[in-house]
Amino acid sequence: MGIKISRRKFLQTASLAAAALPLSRLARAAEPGLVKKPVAAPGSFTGTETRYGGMCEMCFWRCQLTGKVRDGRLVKLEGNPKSLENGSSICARGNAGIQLLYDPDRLKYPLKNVGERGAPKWKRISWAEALDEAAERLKVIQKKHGPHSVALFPHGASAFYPLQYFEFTGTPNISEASFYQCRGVRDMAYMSTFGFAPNEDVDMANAKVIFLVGTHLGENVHVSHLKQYLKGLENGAKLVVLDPRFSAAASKADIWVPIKPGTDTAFLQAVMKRLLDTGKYDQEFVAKSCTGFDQFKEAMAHATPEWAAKTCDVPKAQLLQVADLLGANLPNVAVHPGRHTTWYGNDFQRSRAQACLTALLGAYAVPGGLIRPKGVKLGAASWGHGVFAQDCDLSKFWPFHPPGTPTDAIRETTLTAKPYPIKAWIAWGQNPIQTIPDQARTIAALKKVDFVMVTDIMPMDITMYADILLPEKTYLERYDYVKTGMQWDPAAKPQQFVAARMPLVEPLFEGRDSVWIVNELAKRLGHGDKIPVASIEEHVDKRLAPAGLSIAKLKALEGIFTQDGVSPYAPAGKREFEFDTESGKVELFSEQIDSNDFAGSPAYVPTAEVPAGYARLVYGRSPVHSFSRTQNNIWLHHEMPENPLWINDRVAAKAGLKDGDRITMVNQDGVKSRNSTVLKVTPGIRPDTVYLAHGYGSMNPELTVGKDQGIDDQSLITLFGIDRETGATGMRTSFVKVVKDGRTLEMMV
Ligand SMILES: Nc1nc2c(c(=O)[nH]1)N[C@H]1C(S)=C(S)[C@@H](COP(=O)(O)OP(=O)(O)OC[C@H]3O[C@@H](n4cnc5c(=O)[nH]c(N)nc54)[C@H](O)[C@@H]3O)O[C@H]1N2
Ligand SMILES: Nc1nc2c(c(=O)[nH]1)N[C@H]1C(S)=C(S)[C@@H](COP(=O)(O)OP(=O)(O)OC[C@H]3O[C@@H](n4cnc5c(=O)[nH]c(N)nc54)[C@H](O)[C@@H]3O)O[C@H]1N2
Ligand code: SF4
Ligand SMILES: [Mo]
Repeated sequence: MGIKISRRKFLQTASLAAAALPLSRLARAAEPGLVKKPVAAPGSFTGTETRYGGMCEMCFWRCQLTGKVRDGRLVKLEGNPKSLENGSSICARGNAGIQLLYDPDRLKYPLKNVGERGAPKWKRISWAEALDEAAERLKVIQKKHGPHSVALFPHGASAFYPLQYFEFTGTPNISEASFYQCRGVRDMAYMSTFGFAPNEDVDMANAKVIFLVGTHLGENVHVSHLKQYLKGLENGAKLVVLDPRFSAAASKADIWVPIKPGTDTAFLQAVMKRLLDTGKYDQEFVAKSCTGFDQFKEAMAHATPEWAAKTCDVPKAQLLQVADLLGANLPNVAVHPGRHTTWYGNDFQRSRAQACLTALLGAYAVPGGLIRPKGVKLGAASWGHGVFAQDCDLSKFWPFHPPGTPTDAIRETTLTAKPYPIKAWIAWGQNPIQTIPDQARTIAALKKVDFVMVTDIMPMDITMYADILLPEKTYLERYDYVKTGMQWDPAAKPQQFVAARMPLVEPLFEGRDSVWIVNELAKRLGHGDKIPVASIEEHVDKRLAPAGLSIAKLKALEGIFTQDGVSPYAPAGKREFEFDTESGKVELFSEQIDSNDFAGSPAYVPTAEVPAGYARLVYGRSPVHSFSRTQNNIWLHHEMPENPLWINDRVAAKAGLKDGDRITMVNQDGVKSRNSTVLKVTPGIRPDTVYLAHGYGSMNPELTVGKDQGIDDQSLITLFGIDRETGATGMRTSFVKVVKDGRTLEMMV
């Protein structure tokens, strides 16, 4: 057996889910509603009214917003000054949300594809026609092939309700990008070790050392998280960064380790062995709160600094320097758990190593350590638990898989019809063509199924394959997400908050919200009597109810409720904790993992070496874009219109390449990039590695700004890893050469 958890149980373990305090008091008494009287704003915003209750969805961090509105038109987005997270700050993408709202290319009404998938011809239809047809086609498929023949690819706040609905209909074939291409590996590894999914709750603001494994903060932009990181650095925290590239974080680091890609687990093992050998670990925490120490110690015994230095291609002295710095500052060390962790298909073990290192340092519930901030308890309004036949469960081969089914299992089953047919694909807030590796197989699956339905807000790669395309309201026009959390500062009282997304403007077109769309579909599929909420407003109110809140009350509070919270730090001297693991302890060695034929203590599993003449393609974030979703945003496009390919200066010199050259790429399977980009020639990347920001090169001709701008990294990732424990897709496993003026160049020093 592995960890078998429902999505609900999983979410409950997430650290913000638990209530800390009963809600005893509501903050200020009622004030004027959501729409405030015009206020004098500086400069060109004079005469605008400020509206509260906005919540950003340009990425998934969900900063709280206010909007300045004139004559019904949104003219400026800002952070809600009352926010405990982002305050009045938002990032470039948050600011540019206005350009999404008013993007002329937006999806405006329901569409039916009367052409081909991939080369659509759109016919405008009514909502009733769209829903009738979608329901009819789904009904036929479900009746003939069973509920599991429908696959769902959801992502984002608006996809939660549809996800619950399709789970309720009995399909296990749901693959969230946030799990299977993002943080699922990390969450399962920390659950196996500490018994909870860590989010990114590591107390960087109060750390003596911040340790980033990959995590490229500064390019990875989540406003409140960056604020904590920068506060930590201002307070004098030392920064250690493992990254094959001189990332934004590496540029601030005290120690930058340009590690060989894919070898981080070996590095972490050697660091842990050094801590054990020198006795520089938190012996009290380990004795009182951890289990499996002896097996763990044995499993680290091989990891000499010499071995790791060779394996990771880093100086031995640097490795020892890192270990000694961590050991000297325990327990106030922020070992960042990372977020995008699906790298090589050996990733569960690396995340386990990060969790075990955290435990060895005793860096739990102390300033600078891994913490569990407590938000306010919220309610639920759900379709209830999904019940599906066990023999339909494609995920059973991955005992530590996050909720849902590994993406590749769904895609292969779709293509082979083994062990059963999958006949409908539904995408809701996900762009699987750019999100999942091996684009050609994704497109083949999309062409093979009997029915494709997509709900989106923009024309994207995925919408080109829809039979029925449904427009959703954007996040600035709708209610949906309810967020809770807290802020803590050793110098002040901890504070909790609750915020709900509320519309800042009236909807512009025919877009609807997810509750309306799903309910209308559910009625047509015979589930009208099971509908849990009649409207999105009712959904939000049910979420808010246990906190004594409602939309009306939150409106009166400028969109955010706050109250005193409890410190995320344990009382001084407390070293004994009970965790929600099998043993009740932090599992340095896990019987459960071991009994599933995996390594019970973190093991290094090598990834394939780079073939001669190639470089490994790795990727990360553009600081001003979110994946593919922002490529058509004119402000963000202006900031970074394409994604330069980072290449090592010595490799470039040998190949006769210069900074600024226009190039294309080809991978190990002969797949060529569709577009070109410019070269960034730099000593700041290893010779065996090249780097692209992800999300560029959208294919949809309906995107007047974003189409064909830069190179789509996903199109080149035809070789990918599948994490053995979780089933998540590792995507840094493809190799490329640069092509210039028709010549394919060798990547060597
Ligand atoms: N090669 C490669 N692959 C990756 C990554 C990478 O770095 N490189 N990153 C991985 C990570 S960490 C993640 S989290 C995933 C992200 O995966 P996705 O979430 O699939 O990323 P996007 O490309 O932004 O696609 C989101 C889709 O949702 C649509 N959308 C945006 N807002 C809304 C809305 O309000 N409602 C609806 N219905 N649709 C909306 C967008 O228009 C777009 O079509 O990708 C993963 N895949
Ligand atoms: N601006 C912006 N910010 C975002 C997002 C966005 O789309 N735009 N998306 C958000 C989301 S959903 C996520 S999941 C996060 C993702 O952001 P992170 O979680 O920070 O992603 P990582 O993959 O850890 O980091 C990418 C870095 O890893 C390095 N790297 C590549 N291979 C290796 C390796 O083998 N070892 C090591 N040590 N490093 C390696 C790359 O050079 C790059 O600098 O960003 C979030 N923040
Ligand atoms: S970090 Fe930026 S894009 Fe993400 S929610 Fe906050 S303002 Fe929006
Ligand atoms: Mo992600």
